[in-house]
Amino acid sequence: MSRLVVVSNRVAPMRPGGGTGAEGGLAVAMQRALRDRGGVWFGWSGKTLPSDSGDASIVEIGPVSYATVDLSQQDHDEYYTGFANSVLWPLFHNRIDLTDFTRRDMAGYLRVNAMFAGRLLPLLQRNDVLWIHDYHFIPLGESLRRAGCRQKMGFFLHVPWPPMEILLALPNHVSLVKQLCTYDLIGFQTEADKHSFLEYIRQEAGGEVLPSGRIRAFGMSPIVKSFPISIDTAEVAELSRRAEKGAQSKRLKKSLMKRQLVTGVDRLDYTKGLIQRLESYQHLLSNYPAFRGRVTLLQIAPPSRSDLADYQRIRHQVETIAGHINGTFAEFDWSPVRYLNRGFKRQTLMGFLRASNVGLVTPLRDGMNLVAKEFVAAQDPEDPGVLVLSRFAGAARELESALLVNPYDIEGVGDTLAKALTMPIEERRERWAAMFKHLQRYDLVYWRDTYMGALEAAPCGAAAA
Ligand code: ADQ
Repeated sequence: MSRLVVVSNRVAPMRPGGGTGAEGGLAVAMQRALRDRGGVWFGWSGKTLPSDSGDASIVEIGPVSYATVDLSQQDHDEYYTGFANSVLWPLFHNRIDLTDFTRRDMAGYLRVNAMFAGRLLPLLQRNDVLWIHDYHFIPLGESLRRAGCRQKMGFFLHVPWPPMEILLALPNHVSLVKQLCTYDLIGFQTEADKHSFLEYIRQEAGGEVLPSGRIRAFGMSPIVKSFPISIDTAEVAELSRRAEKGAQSKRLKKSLMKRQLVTGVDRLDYTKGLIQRLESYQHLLSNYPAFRGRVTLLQIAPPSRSDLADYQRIRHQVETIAGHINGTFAEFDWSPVRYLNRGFKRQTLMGFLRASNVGLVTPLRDGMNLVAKEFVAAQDPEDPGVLVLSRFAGAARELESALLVNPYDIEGVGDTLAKALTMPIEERRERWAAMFKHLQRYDLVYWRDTYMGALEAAPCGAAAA
């Protein structure tokens, strides 16, 4: 079996058999695949130095080399904060209004990808298979090919692919799509993302979509397919069962004093619809007075990308509205909102999801949203909670038995919340069972293996077609 080379923005913890329990399932799945096949996990170290970065630092553990590269301050500003997170992230989530395109940042993005290619190339062996993750690395494949890399290369996009009209707002859209076409396999989260990409290929790039699942564009012919990412369903179910008996879940339940619990778990990001979600909860309390004093919203939102102004703004807005709801409705013995800005160990978090009557997952746009899937897997089959899910999350395409909502419809989501909180047990069980069954079959290992299977079957050297 050929070695696997994984490239992602951050490299997971390197301790043998290690991990704190706080890292996500994705990291665990990649670790396992790497340990089985041997290989390299390559990415940014998370460190920013005042001057230029040096060679990759390598830590060998068993058959896996963990290779990380530092970034200079300029690289970090232009590549990571700049083009990746102030242009591609907002644009791919349909927020043209928040994009801040400059040629300087675009050049930084290309320069850093070329630098990463240069650092990765000497670590590769002839029969390696490369799996490159996410929007930070779209041009990496082209840089690698230019530097002489002949190995098979697949790319997977964790965020949505935007509709064609939105992508056209990106000044360098042609070169970006061309860079993507260098890969032998391009994976998207959903069929809808794939179709948006194919529409661009047909209408803007003058390319062709072949019946085999391949496309022909820019003189290249990659395979394009959707692979909805998932969770380790059995592991989440087990963690949540164990957590139920743990001290934290017991403390949470005791503190609720038999009130119903609605839970949201999201990185503090403007794509997650936190403002609209809080407004919907406010609508519930205003229009359904029976719920006052009887329900608590637990919103867990660890800050991310806090050096960007748009993220500082959303944090301030969420704090303001959460404070406003508590100021308006709280009693001396009840706060309607518990707002927490921190991370939790995975098991603790899964216990909180299990203790919840409603999972409120209402992003304005999301590639998949793993919290929605984790919420389902964490439920007690005898007494499952209800998932209220935005139709704009990739997960909505699979979790059709959730209560699907439009997060922009504040009153509609508030009314749906009332429905979720009063749903009869039979309906809760029925909806949950359909979703859980789906997640048992289509879990993280299924995702990883179908992607790897497609990559291994893909003809190498897309440019040759
Ligand atoms: P994210 O935008 O980060 O991921 P999501 O899919 O929900 O969003 O994954 C977040 C993960 O972090 C979940 O596993 C969750 O349990 C965990 N997490 C969140 N808050 C936490 C906390 N306070 N403590 C501990 N763990 C916490 C991107 C895309 C998504 C896509 C994923 C995977 O934006 O659309 O689903 O990648 O492809």
